[in-house]
Amino acid sequence: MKQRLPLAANQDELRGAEARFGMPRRQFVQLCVGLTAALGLSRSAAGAVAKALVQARRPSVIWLHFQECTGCTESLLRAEHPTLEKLILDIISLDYHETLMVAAGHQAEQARTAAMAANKGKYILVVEGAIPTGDNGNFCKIGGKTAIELVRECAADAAAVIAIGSCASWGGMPSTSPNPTGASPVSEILGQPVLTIPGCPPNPYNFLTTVVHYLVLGKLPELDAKGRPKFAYGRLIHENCERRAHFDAGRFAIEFGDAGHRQGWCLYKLGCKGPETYANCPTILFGDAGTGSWPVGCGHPCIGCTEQGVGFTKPIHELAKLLTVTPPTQFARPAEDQGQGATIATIATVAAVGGLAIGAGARLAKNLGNRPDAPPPAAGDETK
Ligand code: FSX
Ligand code: SF4
Ligand code: F3S
Repeated sequence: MKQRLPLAANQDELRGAEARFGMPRRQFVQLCVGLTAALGLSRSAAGAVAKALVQARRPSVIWLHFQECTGCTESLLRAEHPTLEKLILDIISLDYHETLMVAAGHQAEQARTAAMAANKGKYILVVEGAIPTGDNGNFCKIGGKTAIELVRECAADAAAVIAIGSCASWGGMPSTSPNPTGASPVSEILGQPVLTIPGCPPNPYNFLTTVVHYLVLGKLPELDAKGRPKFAYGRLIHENCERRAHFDAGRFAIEFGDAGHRQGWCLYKLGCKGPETYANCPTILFGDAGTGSWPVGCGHPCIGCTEQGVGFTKPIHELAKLLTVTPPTQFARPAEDQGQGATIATIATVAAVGGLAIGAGARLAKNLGNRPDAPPPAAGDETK
C-alpha cells in the first residue's frame, strides 16, 4: 500500500530529506511513520516528525566514554540498516566523542569545552559506561580529570543527560560483584535521575527515537521509575516474544540442541529472563537483519541485559521470576492449526481493545504463524 505522509512536510522537504540522508523518499516516509508509532503519537504527527528531521537545528551532543566495551557506539555504527547511523549522526551535532572524533589530546578537550560554552544549557550529554568511584575515581582519567569530575562538569550546563547502555544506566557489567573499582551509574554520581537507555548494548533505534522526541516535542519522552523511556521499556519481553505461544502451551527447550530447542520452543527452562525484563527487543529487533534478529530469536535465552538486578546479576540458567503469569487470550491453542480462528478483523479488534502498541497485530499473526508441526506435549513434558 502506498504510504502517504499526512504532512506538514511538502514535496520539496521530502526531496531535501532524500538528499540529506541519502535515503529514498519512500523509505524516509516509512521511517517517519515508524518513529511516530514508536513514540506513541498519532499517525497525523508523522508530518511533524518528518519536518523536525529535515529542519530542526541539530542539537550539540557531548558523548563521554568511561568503563565499558564501546559496544553502545559500535552497535550504533554497525546497524545493518544502511542509513540508521547516518540518520543519527546527521540529526545531532556530535561535538565530542572519543571513539569517533578525529581530534586528539588538547585539541579534543578544546572541542569539548568550546561546544559546551557555545551551547550552554542546550547541549545533550550522553554518557556511555559506568563511573569508577573507588580510589577517588583514579581508575579512569581523561585529559587529567577523573570520570567523576568530567561527568559533573559536563552535566552542569546540559539541557538533558542520557545514560546509554546498562553500564551508565545502572552499573551494568563493570559493577558486578565484587566491583573492585566501585563502578557506579551516572544518576548516582550526579545525585539526580537521568534518562536511561539500558541494554548491553542498547538498541540504537531507541536512542534515535528519544532524540527525535526531543527534536519534535522539545522535551524528553515519558520515563518509568528507572528513567527508561516508556515507549521502549514499557512492556516485558515475555509479552511480545514470538515463542510465547510455546510457553503458554507448556512446550520448553530443556537443553541446547534438543528437539524443542531446534523447533523454536520456549527458552524459559534454559534460564530466559524475558518474563522479568522490560525491553522492546522482540518488537524492534536488531540491525534490521530480518526476522529473529534478537537473542531469543537466535535461540539464546534473554539474559536480562537491560534490567538491573537481573542482567549480570542472576546466574544465566537460573529460572526467571514470572512477573505476569496470565496468558493472553489471543494465543492459539496448542493443537490448533496454523492461523485458524484469527482474521485480520479480530487481530485489529484485539489490538484496539487491548490498547496494544502498533505491531501488536503483526506480532499476533506471527505467533499464530509460528506453529510447529509438533503434537501437543505429552503428559509430563511440561513439567520437566
Ligand atoms: Fe558495552 Fe556500552 Fe555493554 Fe556497557 O553498551 S555493550 S559493556 S552496556 O556501556 O559499551
Ligand atoms: Fe520468550 Fe523467554 Fe518468555 Fe519463553 S520465557 S516466551 S523464550 S521471553
Ligand atoms: Fe538484552 Fe534480553 Fe534484549 S539479553 S538484548 S534484554 S533480549
